Amino acid sequence: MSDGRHRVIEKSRSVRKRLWPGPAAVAVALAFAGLLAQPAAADVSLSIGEYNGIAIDGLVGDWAGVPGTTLTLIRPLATTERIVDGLTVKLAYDDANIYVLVLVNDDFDYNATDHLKSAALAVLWQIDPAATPDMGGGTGNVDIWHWELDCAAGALSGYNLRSGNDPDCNFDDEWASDISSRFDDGQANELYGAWSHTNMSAPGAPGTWIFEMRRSRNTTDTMNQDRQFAVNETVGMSIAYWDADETPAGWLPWGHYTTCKDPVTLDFSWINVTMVPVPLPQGPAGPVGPVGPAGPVGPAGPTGPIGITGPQGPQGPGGATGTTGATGPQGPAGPSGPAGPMDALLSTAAYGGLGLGLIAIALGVGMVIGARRARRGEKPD
Ligand SMILES: [Ca+2]
Ligand SMILES: [Ca+2]
Ligand SMILES: [Ca+2]
Ligand SMILES: [Ca+2]
Repeated sequence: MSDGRHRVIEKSRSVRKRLWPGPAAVAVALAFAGLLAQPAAADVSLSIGEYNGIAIDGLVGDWAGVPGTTLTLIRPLATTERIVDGLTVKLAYDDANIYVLVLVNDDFDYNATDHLKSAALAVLWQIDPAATPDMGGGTGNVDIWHWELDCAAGALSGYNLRSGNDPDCNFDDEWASDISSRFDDGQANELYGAWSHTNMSAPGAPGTWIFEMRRSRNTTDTMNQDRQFAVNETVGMSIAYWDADETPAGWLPWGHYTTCKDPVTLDFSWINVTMVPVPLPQGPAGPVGPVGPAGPVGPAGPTGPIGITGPQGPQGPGGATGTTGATGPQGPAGPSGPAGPMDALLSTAAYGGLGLGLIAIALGVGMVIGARRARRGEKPD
Protein backbone atom coordinates (compact mmCIF):
# COMPACT_ATOMS: atom_id res chain seq x y z
CA MET A 1 0.00 0.00 0.00
CA SER A 2 1.55 3.29 -0.98
CA ASP A 3 -0.71 5.87 0.60
CA GLY A 4 0.55 7.39 3.81
CA ARG A 5 -2.50 6.43 5.74
CA HIS A 6 -2.11 2.83 4.90
CA ARG A 7 1.56 2.80 5.73
CA VAL A 8 0.69 3.98 9.21
CA ILE A 9 -1.88 1.26 9.57
CA GLU A 10 0.51 -1.37 8.36
CA LYS A 11 3.18 -0.23 10.75
CA SER A 12 0.84 -0.24 13.73
CA ARG A 13 -0.24 -3.78 13.17
CA SER A 14 3.12 -4.94 11.99
CA VAL A 15 1.63 -7.66 9.85
CA ARG A 16 -2.07 -6.91 9.88
CA LYS A 17 -3.65 -5.08 6.98
CA ARG A 18 -6.62 -2.79 6.90
CA LEU A 19 -10.06 -4.36 7.27
CA TRP A 20 -12.34 -4.46 4.29
CA PRO A 21 -15.88 -4.86 5.63
CA GLY A 22 -17.69 -2.79 8.26
CA PRO A 23 -17.84 -4.54 11.59
CA ALA A 24 -21.64 -4.40 11.68
CA ALA A 25 -22.10 -6.53 8.65
CA VAL A 26 -19.68 -9.35 9.01
CA ALA A 27 -22.19 -12.05 8.16
CA VAL A 28 -22.99 -10.61 4.78
CA ALA A 29 -19.89 -8.74 4.06
CA LEU A 30 -17.11 -10.27 2.10
CA ALA A 31 -18.82 -12.92 0.18
CA PHE A 32 -16.72 -12.53 -2.91
CA ALA A 33 -18.67 -14.64 -5.22
CA GLY A 34 -18.48 -16.16 -8.53
CA LEU A 35 -19.03 -16.22 -12.11
CA LEU A 36 -20.52 -17.99 -14.99
CA ALA A 37 -23.45 -18.35 -17.21
CA GLN A 38 -25.77 -15.65 -18.19
CA PRO A 39 -28.19 -15.18 -16.54
CA ALA A 40 -26.45 -15.90 -13.28
CA ALA A 41 -27.83 -18.85 -11.39
CA ALA A 42 -27.40 -20.19 -7.89
CA ASP A 43 -25.30 -23.10 -9.06
CA VAL A 44 -22.75 -21.05 -10.93
CA SER A 45 -19.66 -23.06 -11.72
CA LEU A 46 -16.90 -22.63 -14.24
CA SER A 47 -14.70 -24.95 -16.22
CA ILE A 48 -11.29 -23.64 -17.23
CA GLY A 49 -9.81 -24.93 -20.47
CA GLU A 50 -6.16 -25.24 -21.40
CA TYR A 51 -5.07 -22.30 -23.54
CA ASN A 52 -1.75 -20.96 -24.77
CA GLY A 53 -0.60 -17.56 -25.91
CA ILE A 54 -1.84 -15.11 -23.26
CA ALA A 55 0.50 -12.17 -22.58
CA ILE A 56 0.06 -10.00 -19.48
CA ASP A 57 -0.04 -6.52 -21.00
CA GLY A 58 -3.54 -5.10 -20.37
CA LEU A 59 -4.60 -5.96 -23.94
CA VAL A 60 -7.39 -8.48 -24.42
CA GLY A 61 -7.04 -9.65 -28.04
CA ASP A 62 -5.17 -12.74 -26.84
CA TRP A 63 -8.32 -13.83 -24.93
CA ALA A 64 -10.50 -13.98 -28.04
CA GLY A 65 -10.76 -17.76 -27.93
CA VAL A 66 -11.67 -17.98 -24.23
CA PRO A 67 -15.35 -17.92 -23.23
CA GLY A 68 -16.44 -15.38 -20.63
CA THR A 69 -18.95 -15.49 -17.81
CA THR A 70 -20.96 -12.42 -16.89
CA LEU A 71 -22.33 -11.69 -13.43
CA THR A 72 -24.00 -8.89 -11.56
CA LEU A 73 -21.94 -6.98 -9.01
CA ILE A 74 -23.68 -6.13 -5.74
CA ARG A 75 -22.44 -4.27 -2.68
CA PRO A 76 -22.84 -6.67 0.26
CA LEU A 77 -23.41 -3.74 2.64
CA ALA A 78 -25.89 -1.95 0.36
CA THR A 79 -27.47 -4.65 -1.76
CA THR A 80 -29.63 -2.27 -3.77
CA GLU A 81 -26.46 -0.83 -5.25
CA ARG A 82 -25.59 -2.99 -8.20
CA ILE A 83 -23.81 -3.02 -11.53
CA VAL A 84 -26.13 -5.35 -13.39
CA ASP A 85 -24.23 -7.77 -15.63
CA GLY A 86 -21.31 -5.55 -14.83
CA LEU A 87 -18.50 -8.08 -14.51
CA THR A 88 -17.18 -10.57 -17.03
CA VAL A 89 -14.48 -13.03 -16.06
CA LYS A 90 -12.36 -15.25 -18.30
CA LEU A 91 -10.11 -18.00 -16.96
CA ALA A 92 -7.51 -20.19 -18.63
CA TYR A 93 -4.44 -22.21 -17.79
CA ASP A 94 -1.38 -23.70 -19.44
CA ASP A 95 1.42 -25.95 -18.23
CA ALA A 96 2.85 -23.27 -15.95
CA ASN A 97 0.21 -20.69 -15.06
CA ILE A 98 -3.41 -19.88 -14.35
CA TYR A 99 -4.74 -16.74 -16.08
CA VAL A 100 -7.55 -14.46 -14.94
CA LEU A 101 -9.11 -11.64 -16.95
CA VAL A 102 -11.66 -9.45 -15.15
CA LEU A 103 -13.66 -6.86 -17.11
CA VAL A 104 -15.83 -4.38 -15.17
CA ASN A 105 -18.27 -1.96 -16.77
CA ASP A 106 -17.49 1.31 -15.03
CA ASP A 107 -16.18 4.74 -15.93
CA PHE A 108 -12.51 5.63 -16.00
CA ASP A 109 -11.16 7.08 -12.78
CA TYR A 110 -7.41 6.99 -12.26
CA ASN A 111 -5.31 9.12 -9.93
CA ALA A 112 -1.58 8.48 -10.17
CA THR A 113 -0.90 9.67 -6.61
CA ASP A 114 -4.00 8.46 -4.73
CA HIS A 115 -5.18 4.94 -5.45
CA LEU A 116 -8.37 5.53 -3.45
CA LYS A 117 -9.46 7.64 -6.42
CA SER A 118 -8.75 4.84 -8.87
CA ALA A 119 -10.52 1.53 -9.27
CA ALA A 120 -9.30 -1.43 -7.18
CA LEU A 121 -9.76 -5.19 -7.42
CA ALA A 122 -9.36 -8.39 -5.39
CA VAL A 123 -9.60 -12.04 -6.41
CA LEU A 124 -10.13 -14.51 -3.55
CA TRP A 125 -9.39 -18.24 -3.72
CA GLN A 126 -10.44 -20.83 -1.21
CA ILE A 127 -7.48 -22.65 0.36
CA ASP A 128 -9.00 -24.67 3.20
CA PRO A 129 -12.25 -26.56 2.49
CA ALA A 130 -14.08 -24.82 5.35
CA ALA A 131 -12.99 -21.29 4.44
CA THR A 132 -15.84 -19.00 3.37
CA PRO A 133 -15.74 -16.08 0.90
CA ASP A 134 -15.74 -13.52 3.73
CA MET A 135 -11.96 -13.75 3.98
CA GLY A 136 -12.12 -17.25 5.39
CA GLY A 137 -14.81 -16.55 7.96
CA GLY A 138 -12.64 -17.80 10.80
CA THR A 139 -12.85 -21.34 9.52
CA GLY A 140 -9.92 -21.57 7.13
CA ASN A 141 -7.41 -19.71 4.96
CA VAL A 142 -8.06 -17.89 1.71
CA ASP A 143 -5.57 -16.65 -0.88
CA ILE A 144 -6.08 -12.99 -1.89
CA TRP A 145 -4.78 -11.24 -5.01
CA HIS A 146 -5.24 -7.61 -4.01
CA TRP A 147 -4.66 -4.79 -6.49
CA GLU A 148 -4.64 -1.09 -5.75
CA LEU A 149 -3.49 0.90 -8.75
CA ASP A 150 -0.17 2.59 -8.04
CA CYS A 151 1.27 2.12 -11.52
CA ALA A 152 0.00 3.35 -14.86
CA ALA A 153 -2.06 1.42 -17.40
CA GLY A 154 -0.08 -1.35 -19.07
CA ALA A 155 2.66 -1.44 -16.42
CA LEU A 156 3.64 -4.95 -15.36
CA SER A 157 2.75 -5.20 -11.67
CA GLY A 158 3.24 -7.69 -8.83
CA TYR A 159 6.03 -10.21 -8.32
CA ASN A 160 8.41 -10.07 -5.39
CA LEU A 161 10.49 -13.03 -4.26
CA ARG A 162 10.96 -11.65 -0.74
CA SER A 163 7.34 -11.25 0.40
CA GLY A 164 3.78 -10.95 -0.83
CA ASN A 165 4.08 -7.18 -0.98
CA ASP A 166 4.50 -5.29 -4.26
CA PRO A 167 6.10 -2.02 -3.08
CA ASP A 168 6.06 -0.45 -6.55
CA CYS A 169 2.67 -1.16 -8.09
CA ASN A 170 0.69 -2.53 -5.13
CA PHE A 171 -0.51 -5.77 -6.69
CA ASP A 172 -0.07 -7.74 -3.46
CA ASP A 173 -0.19 -11.47 -2.81
CA GLU A 174 -2.00 -11.84 0.52
CA TRP A 175 -3.90 -14.30 2.66
CA ALA A 176 -6.51 -14.17 5.41
CA SER A 177 -8.33 -16.54 7.72
CA ASP A 178 -11.08 -14.27 9.04
CA ILE A 179 -12.82 -11.03 8.25
CA SER A 180 -10.82 -8.97 10.70
CA SER A 181 -7.36 -9.25 9.23
CA ARG A 182 -5.38 -10.01 6.15
CA PHE A 183 -1.64 -10.18 5.54
CA ASP A 184 0.98 -10.09 2.85
CA ASP A 185 2.32 -13.57 2.12
CA GLY A 186 5.35 -14.36 4.25
CA GLN A 187 7.34 -15.90 1.41
CA ALA A 188 6.75 -14.57 -2.09
CA ASN A 189 4.47 -12.75 -4.50
CA GLU A 190 4.15 -14.90 -7.63
CA LEU A 191 1.58 -12.66 -9.33
CA TYR A 192 1.84 -10.71 -12.56
CA GLY A 193 -0.75 -8.17 -13.64
CA ALA A 194 -1.40 -5.30 -16.04
CA TRP A 195 -4.51 -3.14 -16.10
CA SER A 196 -6.12 -0.88 -18.67
CA HIS A 197 -9.46 0.71 -19.56
CA THR A 198 -11.22 0.84 -22.91
CA ASN A 199 -11.74 4.62 -22.70
CA MET A 200 -8.99 6.61 -21.00
CA SER A 201 -9.79 9.80 -22.91
CA ALA A 202 -10.89 11.72 -19.79
CA PRO A 203 -11.79 11.19 -16.13
CA GLY A 204 -15.27 9.71 -15.88
CA ALA A 205 -15.27 8.48 -19.48
CA PRO A 206 -17.62 5.50 -19.89
CA GLY A 207 -16.06 2.14 -20.74
CA THR A 208 -14.71 -1.08 -19.30
CA TRP A 209 -11.92 -1.75 -16.84
CA ILE A 210 -9.44 -4.48 -17.80
CA PHE A 211 -7.56 -6.40 -15.11
CA GLU A 212 -5.30 -9.06 -16.64
CA MET A 213 -3.50 -11.42 -14.25
CA ARG A 214 -1.54 -14.62 -14.07
CA ARG A 215 0.13 -16.72 -11.39
CA SER A 216 2.17 -19.91 -11.45
CA ARG A 217 -0.19 -22.84 -10.86
CA ASN A 218 2.00 -23.95 -8.00
CA THR A 219 4.11 -21.81 -5.70
CA THR A 220 6.80 -22.58 -3.15
CA ASP A 221 4.48 -21.48 -0.34
CA THR A 222 4.76 -23.75 2.71
CA MET A 223 2.58 -21.63 5.03
CA ASN A 224 -0.88 -22.29 3.54
CA GLN A 225 -1.03 -18.76 2.14
CA ASP A 226 -1.41 -19.58 -1.56
CA ARG A 227 -4.01 -21.66 -3.36
CA GLN A 228 -2.37 -24.32 -5.54
CA PHE A 229 -4.06 -25.23 -8.82
CA ALA A 230 -4.26 -28.80 -10.13
CA VAL A 231 -6.19 -30.19 -13.08
CA ASN A 232 -9.55 -31.73 -12.15
CA GLU A 233 -9.64 -30.03 -8.74
CA THR A 234 -12.48 -27.66 -7.93
CA VAL A 235 -11.56 -24.35 -6.29
CA GLY A 236 -13.79 -21.66 -4.76
CA MET A 237 -13.34 -18.15 -6.21
CA SER A 238 -14.81 -14.71 -5.48
CA ILE A 239 -14.07 -11.25 -6.91
CA ALA A 240 -14.41 -7.81 -5.32
CA TYR A 241 -14.39 -4.41 -7.05
CA TRP A 242 -13.97 -0.93 -5.55
CA ASP A 243 -15.42 2.09 -7.35
CA ALA A 244 -13.50 5.35 -7.04
CA ASP A 245 -16.79 7.25 -7.26
CA GLU A 246 -18.04 5.83 -3.98
CA THR A 247 -17.22 9.04 -2.09
CA PRO A 248 -15.57 12.35 -3.05
CA ALA A 249 -12.44 11.02 -1.37
CA GLY A 250 -12.58 7.77 -3.31
CA TRP A 251 -13.53 4.24 -2.32
CA LEU A 252 -13.83 2.94 1.24
CA PRO A 253 -12.35 -0.40 2.28
CA TRP A 254 -15.74 -1.91 3.17
CA GLY A 255 -17.59 -0.33 0.25
CA HIS A 256 -16.69 -2.82 -2.43
CA TYR A 257 -18.96 -4.67 -4.82
CA THR A 258 -18.82 -8.47 -4.96
CA THR A 259 -19.70 -11.05 -7.57
CA CYS A 260 -23.15 -12.43 -6.76
CA LYS A 261 -24.22 -15.84 -8.02
CA ASP A 262 -27.91 -15.13 -7.58
CA PRO A 263 -29.16 -11.54 -7.14
CA VAL A 264 -32.54 -12.81 -5.99
CA THR A 265 -31.26 -14.81 -3.05
CA LEU A 266 -28.12 -12.71 -2.67
CA ASP A 267 -25.94 -15.77 -3.03
CA PHE A 268 -22.38 -14.59 -2.45
CA SER A 269 -20.99 -18.09 -1.88
CA TRP A 270 -17.94 -19.45 -3.69
CA ILE A 271 -18.02 -19.82 -7.44
CA ASN A 272 -16.72 -23.28 -8.17
CA VAL A 273 -13.88 -23.29 -10.68
CA THR A 274 -12.45 -26.48 -12.17
CA MET A 275 -9.47 -26.80 -14.49
CA VAL A 276 -10.46 -29.43 -17.03
CA PRO A 277 -7.93 -31.25 -19.27
CA VAL A 278 -9.47 -29.96 -22.47
CA PRO A 279 -7.59 -27.62 -24.79
CA LEU A 280 -9.63 -24.67 -26.00
CA PRO A 281 -9.62 -23.85 -29.72
CA GLN A 282 -6.50 -21.87 -30.38
CA GLY A 283 -6.46 -18.14 -30.84
CA PRO A 284 -4.92 -16.30 -33.78
CA ALA A 285 -1.81 -17.72 -35.38
CA GLY A 286 1.45 -16.78 -33.70
CA PRO A 287 4.56 -15.46 -35.43
CA VAL A 288 6.50 -17.64 -37.86
CA GLY A 289 9.05 -19.80 -36.05
CA PRO A 290 12.74 -20.15 -36.94
CA VAL A 291 13.90 -22.19 -39.94
CA GLY A 292 14.61 -25.81 -38.98
CA PRO A 293 17.80 -27.81 -39.77
CA ALA A 294 18.39 -29.32 -43.24
CA GLY A 295 16.96 -32.82 -43.68
CA PRO A 296 19.07 -35.96 -44.56
CA VAL A 297 20.31 -36.58 -48.12
CA GLY A 298 17.90 -38.88 -50.01
CA PRO A 299 18.94 -42.14 -51.91
CA ALA A 300 20.44 -41.93 -55.41
CA GLY A 301 17.85 -42.12 -58.19
CA PRO A 302 17.75 -45.00 -60.87
CA THR A 303 20.18 -44.98 -63.85
CA GLY A 304 18.61 -43.43 -66.93
CA PRO A 305 18.38 -45.12 -70.45
CA ILE A 306 21.42 -45.09 -72.78
CA GLY A 307 21.26 -42.14 -75.14
CA ILE A 308 21.63 -42.26 -78.99
CA THR A 309 25.13 -42.18 -80.57
CA GLY A 310 26.20 -38.63 -81.23
CA PRO A 311 27.93 -37.32 -84.44
CA GLN A 312 31.65 -37.93 -84.93
CA GLY A 313 33.68 -35.21 -83.42
CA PRO A 314 36.43 -33.23 -85.30
CA GLN A 315 39.94 -34.65 -85.72
CA GLY A 316 42.03 -33.99 -82.73
CA PRO A 317 45.37 -32.07 -82.90
CA GLY A 318 48.63 -33.83 -83.96
CA GLY A 319 50.75 -35.30 -81.27
CA ALA A 320 54.07 -33.76 -80.25
CA THR A 321 57.32 -34.83 -82.02
CA GLY A 322 59.05 -37.49 -80.02
CA THR A 323 62.60 -37.15 -78.78
CA THR A 324 65.61 -39.03 -80.32
CA GLY A 325 66.18 -42.34 -78.67
CA ALA A 326 69.39 -43.15 -76.83
CA THR A 327 72.28 -44.87 -78.71
CA GLY A 328 72.19 -48.60 -78.14
CA PRO A 329 75.19 -50.63 -76.84
CA GLN A 330 77.90 -51.83 -79.27
CA GLY A 331 77.35 -55.42 -80.42
CA PRO A 332 79.90 -58.30 -79.73
CA ALA A 333 82.93 -58.84 -81.97
CA GLY A 334 82.35 -61.42 -84.73
CA PRO A 335 84.37 -64.83 -84.86
CA SER A 336 87.82 -64.93 -86.56
CA GLY A 337 87.81 -66.40 -90.03
CA PRO A 338 90.05 -69.52 -91.06
CA ALA A 339 93.64 -68.90 -92.08
CA GLY A 340 93.85 -68.80 -95.87
CA PRO A 341 96.96 -69.70 -98.24
CA MET A 342 97.15 -66.19 -99.43
CA ASP A 343 96.48 -64.16 -96.64
CA ALA A 344 96.90 -61.08 -98.71
CA LEU A 345 94.22 -62.08 -101.13
CA LEU A 346 91.98 -63.75 -98.58
CA SER A 347 92.26 -61.20 -95.95
CA THR A 348 88.79 -59.89 -96.61
CA ALA A 349 85.54 -61.55 -97.50
CA ALA A 350 85.04 -59.01 -100.28
CA TYR A 351 87.88 -60.61 -102.32
CA GLY A 352 87.25 -64.26 -101.42
CA GLY A 353 85.55 -65.32 -104.67
CA LEU A 354 88.10 -63.61 -106.91
CA GLY A 355 90.97 -64.90 -104.75
CA LEU A 356 89.90 -68.58 -105.27
CA GLY A 357 89.54 -67.98 -108.97
CA LEU A 358 93.09 -66.59 -109.17
CA ILE A 359 94.38 -69.49 -107.18
CA ALA A 360 92.72 -71.89 -109.58
CA ILE A 361 94.27 -70.01 -112.54
CA ALA A 362 97.67 -69.95 -110.92
CA LEU A 363 97.53 -73.65 -110.17
CA GLY A 364 96.37 -74.32 -113.75
CA VAL A 365 99.30 -72.35 -115.18
CA GLY A 366 101.76 -74.06 -112.91
CA MET A 367 100.56 -77.50 -113.99
CA VAL A 368 100.82 -76.62 -117.70
CA ILE A 369 104.39 -75.44 -117.27
CA GLY A 370 105.30 -78.50 -115.25
CA ALA A 371 103.81 -80.82 -117.91
CA ARG A 372 105.77 -79.13 -120.79
CA ARG A 373 109.03 -79.47 -118.82
CA ALA A 374 108.30 -83.13 -118.16
CA ARG A 375 107.81 -83.76 -121.94
CA ARG A 376 111.02 -82.00 -122.80
CA GLY A 377 112.86 -84.23 -120.45
CA GLU A 378 111.57 -87.34 -122.26
CA LYS A 379 112.81 -86.23 -125.76
CA PRO A 380 116.44 -85.70 -125.94
CA ASP A 381 117.53 -83.09 -128.36
CA1 LIG B 1 -3.04 -9.68 -22.92
CA1 LIG C 1 -17.18 4.51 -11.26
CA1 LIG D 1 2.51 -16.22 -2.61
CA1 LIG E 1 -1.25 -15.58 -1.22
